[in-house]
Amino acid sequence: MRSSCLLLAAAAGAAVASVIPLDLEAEVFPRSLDNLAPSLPLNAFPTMQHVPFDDAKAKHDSWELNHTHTVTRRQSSPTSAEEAACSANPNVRFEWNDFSDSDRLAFMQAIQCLQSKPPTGEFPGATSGYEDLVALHQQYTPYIHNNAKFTIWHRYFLWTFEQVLRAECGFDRAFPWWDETLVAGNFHNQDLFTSPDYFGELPAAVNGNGVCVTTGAFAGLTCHIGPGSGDTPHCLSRAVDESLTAQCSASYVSLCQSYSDYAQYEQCIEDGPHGYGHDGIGAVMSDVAASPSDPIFWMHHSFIDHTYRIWQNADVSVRTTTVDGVDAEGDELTLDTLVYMGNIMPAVPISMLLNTEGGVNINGFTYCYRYNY
Ligand SMILES: [Cu+2]
Repeated sequence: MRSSCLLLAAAAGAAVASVIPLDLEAEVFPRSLDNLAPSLPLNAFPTMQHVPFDDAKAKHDSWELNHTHTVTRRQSSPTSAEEAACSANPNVRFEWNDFSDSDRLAFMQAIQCLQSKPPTGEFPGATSGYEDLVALHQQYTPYIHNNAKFTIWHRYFLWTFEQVLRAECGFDRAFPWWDETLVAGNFHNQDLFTSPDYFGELPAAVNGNGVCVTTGAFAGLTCHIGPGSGDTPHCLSRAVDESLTAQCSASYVSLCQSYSDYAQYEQCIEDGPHGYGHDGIGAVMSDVAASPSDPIFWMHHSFIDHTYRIWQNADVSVRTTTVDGVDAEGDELTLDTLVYMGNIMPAVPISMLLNTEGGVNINGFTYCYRYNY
């Protein structure tokens, strides 16, 4: 394991004490709104693909569903002792409405803190510790989208983000998730976007451009990674289309969850609610490569990971121990297929990531969480 992994592990031991100094916070936030980086036209962002609900439904009804699983345990799967220790005391991810005001503010401050940290230097173009993660996602984009690794890789990415907030910025609260099915078609009215303390406004496009975010915790943010595979500074912009966010619906999620086969579930959720949430929030969030530039990315992916965990819970012994489908090269996924996270976290086999309550140790952090519902 290389340098930054070790640094992260070392920092984890002292995580509780290393809160951002208040004077640094005052220096960086609020950001100036006088010289916003340009808002790029919407067609500058290479948008996600999405499949309309009726098409997904027709495909679902025509697909063969009696897939046969081979259940095998591997050495790198969680041990029963690890699982028992985790289930006795799992980290709980609370839905945003069940996440206290104090926890919400601590979460926003931890993200701001990471945005004020220097980059590791391992990701060209990244100007902060936060942008290291954006660049990581950008670099891996061809391998982690439009194939069966998508849900597993993004589960590990979101968990990595959580551990980085804890290790680098002293975040010591529970973690949130966002139930988009409650607000599908009406994202922009949610306090996530309307409160001055949270993610900032969610405006519609103006003249084919996204609108720079000038309210909330990320007002005036300049994104240095993206659009696409490039690095052109641009403002954090959004361009909501509620007809697209409407597809982040309970009915679309349950259509996907009705597949018994992982690869079919994965494709449905990736091209369905996942793609629609990205493209519905729009502009920076619609960028398949650099969308983590918009911090709402993490909330959207908490929703996607939640749907995955709920799908697993419907047949937990099989769905937390097996995998199928192929990667970007067309190779079959196995429990031993490695999932890479740059130098931020070690590469681990899929078998370690399937059960979020497996309790395995990854680089000094215990992989152990569940959702509050
Ligand atoms: Cu992604």
